Amino acid sequence: AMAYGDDGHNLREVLATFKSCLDEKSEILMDPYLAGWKGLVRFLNTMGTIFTFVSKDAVAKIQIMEEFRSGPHKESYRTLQSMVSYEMANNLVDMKKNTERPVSGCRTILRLHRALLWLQLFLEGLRTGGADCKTSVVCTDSYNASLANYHPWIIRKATTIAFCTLPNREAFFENMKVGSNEEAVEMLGEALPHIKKLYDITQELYSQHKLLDLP
Ligand code: 1Q0
Repeated sequence: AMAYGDDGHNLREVLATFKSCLDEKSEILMDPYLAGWKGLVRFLNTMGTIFTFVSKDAVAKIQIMEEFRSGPHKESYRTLQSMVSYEMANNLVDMKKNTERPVSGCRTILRLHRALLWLQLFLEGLRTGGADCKTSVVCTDSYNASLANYHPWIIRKATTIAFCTLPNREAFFENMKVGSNEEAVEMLGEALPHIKKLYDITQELYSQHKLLDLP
């Protein structure tokens, strides 16, 4: 029997993709990292056209990274660590706003990295929230504790309005396609520590190289 959907639209597999990012040297592999984000965008695309402005931005950032991954320096973009070394050593990271230099991998991944904290907080909130918790509140709290700190007022406003359209917790769990609510809660409990680890390693990497404020 099929335990869950085989169309890639199942959150267990998407979160497992993130888990598979860490190699034996605790380096973060770019390809599964991007594949994980693609999987999340597929979920986002089921949540209504009001989130189009979010998924477009996520897709644009994934594409920037895929171009690096298929370009002449693709080997330098094999892991987040090799990307940082390569771009720093070659002076490719723009530390100031409004200069001519092209968009770097470092600043692009930083945006996804900040969004990963939102994801972790949101899914943790869904996991531990009661059956009748308000998902819009869980989502807004997670957003305010993460991405909102880097977004201008107009984006924060649009985002908060969009969150009010989110379905209830039950519907989220159904949409995860991992079985019963209990199974979904269990799956999240297993998967979220790996997401947190990925976040922490990236945070440490960016902090060491003073890259956490890239414009
Ligand atoms: C549950 C649905 C809510 C999903 C939304 C959460 C994040 C809101 C982020 C709002 C971003 C606004 C769009 C653009 C912002 C950019 O200006 C900003 C900065 O970039 P830049 O180049 O201008 O400096 N970009 C970002 O901050 C990156 C945002 C990436 C967001 C990626 C969201 C991916 C999708 C997640 C959905 C996961 C659903 C999981 C649960 C499913 C359960 C059935």
